[in-house]
Amino acid sequence: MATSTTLSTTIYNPLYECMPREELAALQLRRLKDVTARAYNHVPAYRAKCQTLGVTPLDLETLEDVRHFPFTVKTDFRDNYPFGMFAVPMEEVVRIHSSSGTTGKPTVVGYTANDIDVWSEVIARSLGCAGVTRKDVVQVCYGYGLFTGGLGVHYGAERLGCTVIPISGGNTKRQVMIMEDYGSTVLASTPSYALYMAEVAQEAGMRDKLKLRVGIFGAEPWSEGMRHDLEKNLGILAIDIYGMSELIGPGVANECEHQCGLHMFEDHFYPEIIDPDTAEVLPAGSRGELVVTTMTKEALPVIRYRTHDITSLHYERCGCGRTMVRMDRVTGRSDDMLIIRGVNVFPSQIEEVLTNIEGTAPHYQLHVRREGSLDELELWVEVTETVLKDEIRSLETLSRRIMSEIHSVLGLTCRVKLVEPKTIERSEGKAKRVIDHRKG
Ligand code: DLL
Repeated sequence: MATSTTLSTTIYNPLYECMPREELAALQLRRLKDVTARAYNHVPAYRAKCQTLGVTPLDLETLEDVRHFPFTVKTDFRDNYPFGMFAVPMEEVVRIHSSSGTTGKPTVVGYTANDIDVWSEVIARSLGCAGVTRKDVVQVCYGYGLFTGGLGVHYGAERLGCTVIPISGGNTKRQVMIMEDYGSTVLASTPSYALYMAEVAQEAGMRDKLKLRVGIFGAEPWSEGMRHDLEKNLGILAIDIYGMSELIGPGVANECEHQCGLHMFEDHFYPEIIDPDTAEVLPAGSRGELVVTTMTKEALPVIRYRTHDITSLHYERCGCGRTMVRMDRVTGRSDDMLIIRGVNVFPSQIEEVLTNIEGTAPHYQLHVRREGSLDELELWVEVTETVLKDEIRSLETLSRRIMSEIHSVLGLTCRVKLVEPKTIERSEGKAKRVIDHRKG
């Protein structure tokens, strides 16, 4: 029998995620006391907020008391740019990441060596949830650099003991060639980029030569329909991974093989759901804005961060045996939600409709314009090659069907512009789905 010549480096222990909930609650309370004290004592901007509300870490006696603490919001990072939210001296910070900062200054996040260790652990758990093992070859196509996706997944996959291909995003033909030549079994990328890679693999006649079996997709909203397409086009199990830079990066929550919500790693992240308008905490199961406290982060402890992501939390035990809460797929950010003639629209809702209509490709763009005093939505949708060849079915019928489905699901009238295959720009990272011409 062949024996391994190297020792496993993995310290990943799946049993942690099955901890009884009473034990978890006791751990959370201890950690919440620590983290509120750390933020209060070392982050002047957070202490000032607490003083305005008249709370101190000593007021935290039960888990419910968290709701008396002030929220942290994106502008806190901007107002204290670049390092003012850090709770440790810079000599303890071993890594910096930041958001792209397309509007205004980027959001800067920092990590101590211990933070990197926790991050690797939660990513290793995420991959473990998806059934990935040290026998897998993980092609990391999330961007490496200031974006958290590439390096985040990289360290966690190494922690699990996988073979990692740190290819980053871009150069799609080469991605597919390497996927085949190096025998990648796991693809980690945005779902929109994975779809593009599938298209390129198909065109190059390489689809059947790939050994992929799992996709770890996140960093942008995606729909069940898109999951179906990715699973079919790549022959994989498509798994949802959630995270954000301010909280750590990817690895805050991840789906297991049951694909029924994302398990949040509640020993490190304490979740609440609030009404985005009133900021009231909502009961379990309600849909609202996710608020997260990072309980173990040292360099950048974040108390009650308003993520703007809309979801709900479910505490019933999952079939996989994990006890940690499951959050629903994030359909979009409250600040990315479009309001068109009074109707709230998330691009992912449109995607869900399109993926159920035969003849359309899941490549689309929403163009919003103001015409007179009214907002107009024009939906650009790519059709498939088969539809173009099909002489019986008219394009007119297809666009009427799309309009009618969107109207029945969203109550919104829109115009539909069908475009030829491969006209809509492909993304190598987060897809740009909305072009809002109202913003000039
Ligand atoms: O996107 C971290 C990440 C990298 C997550 C790789 C998953 C995989 P940010 O650039 O700070 O961080 O963007 C965070 O992206 O607030 C959500 O709106 C969105 N997002 C992230 N994951 C998902 C997901 C990374 N699975 C923002 N589904 C978040 C829907 C997601 N939206």
